[in-house]
Amino acid sequence: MTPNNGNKLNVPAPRKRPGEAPEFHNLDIPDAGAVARPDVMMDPKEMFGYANSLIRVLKMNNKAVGEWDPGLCADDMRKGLYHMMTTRIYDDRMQNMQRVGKMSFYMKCRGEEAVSVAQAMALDDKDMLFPSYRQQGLLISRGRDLLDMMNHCLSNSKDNCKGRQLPIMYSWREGNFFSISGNLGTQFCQAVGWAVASAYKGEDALAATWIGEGTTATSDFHHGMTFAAVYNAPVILNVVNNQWAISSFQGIAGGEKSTFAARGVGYGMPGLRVDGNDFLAVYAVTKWAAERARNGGGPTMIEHFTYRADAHSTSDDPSKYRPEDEAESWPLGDPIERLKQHLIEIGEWSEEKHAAAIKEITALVTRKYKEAESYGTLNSGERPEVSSMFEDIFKEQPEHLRRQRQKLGV
Ligand SMILES: Cc1ncc(C[n+]2csc(CCOP(=O)(O)OP(=O)(O)O)c2C)c(N)n1
Repeated sequence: MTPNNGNKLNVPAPRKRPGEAPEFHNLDIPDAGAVARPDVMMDPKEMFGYANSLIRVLKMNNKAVGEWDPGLCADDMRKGLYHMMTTRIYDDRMQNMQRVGKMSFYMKCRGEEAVSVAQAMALDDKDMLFPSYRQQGLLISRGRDLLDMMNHCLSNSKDNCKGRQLPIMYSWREGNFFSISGNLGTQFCQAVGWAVASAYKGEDALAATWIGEGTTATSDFHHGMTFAAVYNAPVILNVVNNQWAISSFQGIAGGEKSTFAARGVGYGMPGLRVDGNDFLAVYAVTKWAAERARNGGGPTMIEHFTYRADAHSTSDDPSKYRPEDEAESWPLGDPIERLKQHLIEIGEWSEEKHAAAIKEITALVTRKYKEAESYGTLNSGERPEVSSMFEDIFKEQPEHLRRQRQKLGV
């Protein structure tokens, strides 16, 4: 064997493991309001600083400050709060239903609600969404009926995906919401392709897509980034850095070497880094990126700096790989609590109204769930005809499927 001349393999490891106290004091978090808002057409070469900072609007004293404050009216902020609360209450209900065997699988987004809700509100309904499995808030904000979402998760007789998709892998054509794929990263390329087509046709609709930071390690991320930059595609490329990719911490995807937002700058597009738990900041950066795209400025990459407060999915147990109270120690708090406290601070909300909203949303979710259950669950109700699995996919059935169907005799 050749002697080692000093090469040293680097295997990144998280700061703290189960049984240890969480530690976040290494994070460099600028004050809210500290980052300037650049002109929407600024040359990406001059924007490197944005990828290495953190755009924040809501101070920890609950006031909104700085150039990025989007100046939203109280009604819109209350709407955002309501959608985030609905997302969380919906998630809790659905996870419970998985636990009692009514559905096969579920994934919550607790702690990340601001990302999907603020972004859906900042975009136009005509904009096409290419999400991952952790942006159910997009559907809720765009007004999808909770009943339809539940029917899908229960794989029942009214599931618009006919039981062919894993629960939470929603598809909603009418809402410009592209079918979610379990193959990580595919949506980056699909969104860029869609955006290129939109520009080619001279339309002003843009595409927005979401992946987790772990997914930046896939080749699809890099293919999507290259095509987006080269063709100046009107697309918002979101990387939700929630610190964990199942049991792999963000350093395994390269987060210790540089920020994820800095990847955007490397490809020649703006890379904005935002406090993902700050509803107002997420809304403001999304508006900035959308305005840039609609003005011919092309793609923007946004890193949402946040924390996945619950397990990866119902098949995961985070107590095996991270300190139990890490979520509660996250220095950027909880997105719902922060927007709630801001609204209270400006005299537009109260603890009583908040409690009443929880009651109202819980009643709505319960009512919708009871109806959804009446159409069947994983272990009750009608099953689709076996023959239906051969339908809807190909316009003309390929030979091998025709043979399989014949063999089944259906
Ligand atoms: C191409 C591919 N590789 C691996 C997996 C298995 N897998 C599913 S989710 C996941 C972690 C993804 O983490 P991240 O991108 O950070 O998103 P998060 O779940 O944190 O939102 C992995 C490895 C997959 N579904 N697809």
